[in-house]
Amino acid sequence: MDCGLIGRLGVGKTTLFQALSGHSVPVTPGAMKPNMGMASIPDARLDRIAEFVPTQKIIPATVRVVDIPGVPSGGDSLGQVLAHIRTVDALAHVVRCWDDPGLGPADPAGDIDAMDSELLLSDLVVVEGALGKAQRSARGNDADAKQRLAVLQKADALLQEGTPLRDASWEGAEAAAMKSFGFMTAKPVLHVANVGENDVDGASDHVTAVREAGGGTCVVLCATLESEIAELDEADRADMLESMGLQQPAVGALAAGMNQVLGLSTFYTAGEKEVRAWVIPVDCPAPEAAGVIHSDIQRGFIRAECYACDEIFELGSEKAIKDAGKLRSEGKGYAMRDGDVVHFLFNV
Ligand SMILES: Nc1nc2c(ncn2[C@@H]2O[C@H](COP(=O)(O)OP(=O)(O)OP(=O)(O)O)[C@@H](O)[C@H]2O)c(=O)[nH]1
Ligand SMILES: [Mg+2]
Repeated sequence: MDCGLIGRLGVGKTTLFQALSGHSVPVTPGAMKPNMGMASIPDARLDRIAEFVPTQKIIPATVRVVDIPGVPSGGDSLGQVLAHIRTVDALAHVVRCWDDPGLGPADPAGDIDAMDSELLLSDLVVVEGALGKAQRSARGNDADAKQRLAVLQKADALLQEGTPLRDASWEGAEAAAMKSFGFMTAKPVLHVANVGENDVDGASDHVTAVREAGGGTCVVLCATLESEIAELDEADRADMLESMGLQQPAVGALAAGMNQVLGLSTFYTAGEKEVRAWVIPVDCPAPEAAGVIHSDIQRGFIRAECYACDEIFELGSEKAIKDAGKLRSEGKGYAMRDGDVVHFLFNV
């Protein structure tokens, strides 16, 4: 699962990438090569579980982040940038919400509109390019070809009226065909309001504009501060967060927002070797969740012993949970719930 940081030129994508990945990369305005790195997902519940289950290591879940070059207004490099955007699974659209001496006053609504139009137009070009061939292929009896044509025609109509493809619903076979086209306006998007250092609580009109224009989920952060926070050791970090009135680094909120737009949830494994967070789709069946850890555990799945992490926060230990009769034994049909702590029993 790759999450792409996208946005107009100079809005703070590379700065945010550094904060997320801990990689120090040159901040070269207008660089055309994407940066890639893994970001650990900060998770207060994970740290809290480790307070109750003594362990050697705490291992957060991770997500791959791709820092994509800024989208220029037209020009030769536009196609290259769009090609990078096409390869990622989800978009974090970074929007400048500070007034910059060089770039001028922030215009979040205008920037969002410009980016959305660019992606929409590009999808439209792909659709119209594919329609002719799809019409010819659909003349025979090939059900797949007919399905692809129907999807392209539906996409064409939506895009013509300016509707991003993620706003329509795509059922079963349609969804599979959609995926194969890699449309950009179909990718889940989270808006990131990148604010100045004097606006970390996001009270400015600029942030309101992002919330309104963005429609969906919006996360407020200051990328320059976040990258400074990321460089500190743990004790200094806590001090700095407190002095800024923040609970946790905003990258935690970013990850939570991403999980929300992507329909993901988190479960935990907790033992003396490690306490670890894992990311799965919402309502994932227990054997598939086990497969995220190792394919053997999925193959030899017997049952999942689990409890909600809130229960250990309340009762204090796994033994107390068991004594209270709250340790559940779940079978193959169990749909994982966000915050479950699980021991998988398996046999291969
Ligand atoms: N005030 C303020 N400045 C920021 C913030 N984030 C980034 N900047 C500054 O904006 C400039 C551009 O930042 P980059 O991270 O290179 O932006 P970018 O989006 O990667 O730029 P391109 O890759 O050229 O599109 C740098 O001078 C940053 O220090 C922020 O949250 N607040
Ligand atoms: Mg950059």
